[in-house]
Amino acid sequence: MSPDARADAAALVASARRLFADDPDALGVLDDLDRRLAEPLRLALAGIVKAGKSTLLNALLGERIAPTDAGECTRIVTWYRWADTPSVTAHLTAGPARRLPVRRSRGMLVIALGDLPAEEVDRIEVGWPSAVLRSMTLIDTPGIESLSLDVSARSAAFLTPEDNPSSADAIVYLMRHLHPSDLGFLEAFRDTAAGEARTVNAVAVLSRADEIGSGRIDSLLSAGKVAARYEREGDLGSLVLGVTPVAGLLAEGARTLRESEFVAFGKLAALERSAREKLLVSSDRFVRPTDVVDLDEDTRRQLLARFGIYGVRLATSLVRVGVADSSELAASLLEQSGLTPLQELVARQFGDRSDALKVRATTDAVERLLRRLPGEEGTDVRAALERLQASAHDLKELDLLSRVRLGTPPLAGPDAAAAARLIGGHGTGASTRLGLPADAGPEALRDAALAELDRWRTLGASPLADRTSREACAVVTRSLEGLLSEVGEVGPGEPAAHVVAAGGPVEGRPEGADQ
Ligand SMILES: Nc1nc2c(ncn2[C@@H]2O[C@H](COP(=O)(O)OP(=O)(O)OP(=O)(O)O)[C@@H](O)[C@H]2O)c(=O)[nH]1
Ligand SMILES: [Mg+2]
Repeated sequence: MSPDARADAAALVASARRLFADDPDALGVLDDLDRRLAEPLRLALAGIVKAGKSTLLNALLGERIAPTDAGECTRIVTWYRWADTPSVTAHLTAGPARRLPVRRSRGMLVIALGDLPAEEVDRIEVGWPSAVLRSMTLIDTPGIESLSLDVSARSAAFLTPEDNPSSADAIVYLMRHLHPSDLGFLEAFRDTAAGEARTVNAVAVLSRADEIGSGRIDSLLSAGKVAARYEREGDLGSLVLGVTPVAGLLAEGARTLRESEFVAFGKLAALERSAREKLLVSSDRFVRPTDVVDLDEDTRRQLLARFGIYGVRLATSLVRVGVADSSELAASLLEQSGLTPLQELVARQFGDRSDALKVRATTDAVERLLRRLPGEEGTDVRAALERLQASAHDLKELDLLSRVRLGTPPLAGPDAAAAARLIGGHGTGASTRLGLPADAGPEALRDAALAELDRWRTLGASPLADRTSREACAVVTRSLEGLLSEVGEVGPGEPAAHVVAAGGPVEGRPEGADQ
């Protein structure tokens, strides 16, 4: 997306502000859009109760801050934003926001609402100096489909509001098994996130992946197979951009591993084989009174709560096979947790597109505001909106990507799959788009891009192509032209324009106009 797209979107908001100067409700929406354009990607973690959302949020932060497992604050949508110093603020459904004390217990925040009833709190905002938050704002949401309809309603109202675009730019949706209600929620998010089902802004996590094989050492392998099946088969594939297994508890434990825990795993590893196997046979057995190991019951309970039985078994075997110190153990546990592939998926799918997602949210919201006006009013703003929609190529890529994923015409079969890849459905890097290895050189990239360009121009020019397929081919062609100009720039002494011209005339421009 052009670096100016966010600025253009901000200008659109400014002109809408003049138009709606007498409408406090519309001004509130526009204030929020300004804030949204100025801040990093808003990534929400959603899923059913106890899916492991708060634990995964901590793993992403690399700190145990979000409260897990208890307390009324898990019933409130909580935003984690970058700030120099820690702060906690309650935004109320009515009245001014209130600062709350920053209190922690065993590292995790204890959000004390005091005399504030939870139902009067719209959201809590935590400011925290955690590096990750510089590039994204993380949003923890209450479990959906819970017994408490009120909690479900809160998450639904936030993530899939009825007549507004969602406040989140993208979501990581956690599920332990695929349930029809998961599909229902993801459909609702897709529809509200971008109106008229135009974008897919979700990735799915098969969460608590260590529990899938009852904590056996190959649990994560089984989870990987299940995730791959979900991605391939059925309806989920059209609702999310990828499915990946993550053992959030293991990731959180790995990223916050203490020296004393490494020592404890050392003691377990040093046990004679049959004593060790007996002790680790189940969670119950592990915390039963015993004197076979020099770890008291409370320490064993803590280890179990921090790592799960799978994590305890894995850490013990890693120490046994020679992991030398706590940082090496942390790195190995992290590698097994599946957190890194998730971070990569998020960066690929949302990080690279965060400008486009923000601009899309802005154009959608302004479009909705304009619908409130009678016919002729707001012509300038309408025109600016249409210009922005027409000029932002990334938005067209998102639209087409979503249509391809939904299996709607114009493209089908291998063409659809190729188009999805070329417009960045698997990631926006040049080699990923072209289906080449990550280390492909500029020449290989250029050759592949030129061949694709040729093919897509021919497809678009086919007498059999109707208007929508011509438009789809034009989007792919434009993506390839953009890609070629990038590759051209990195090529040794090869100017971009030369490369583009070598592919033949660019539609709508006279041949050689670039030279
Ligand atoms: N074994 C295992 N347990 C996990 C994992 N992730 C979370 N848990 C445990 O599951 C319980 C719920 O975790 P949370 O992170 O609070 O789940 P949540 O989705 O935020 O829950 P709500 O906010 O109440 O809906 C806690 O006891 C966690 O320790 C995991 O990857 N593996
Ligand atoms: Mg939670």
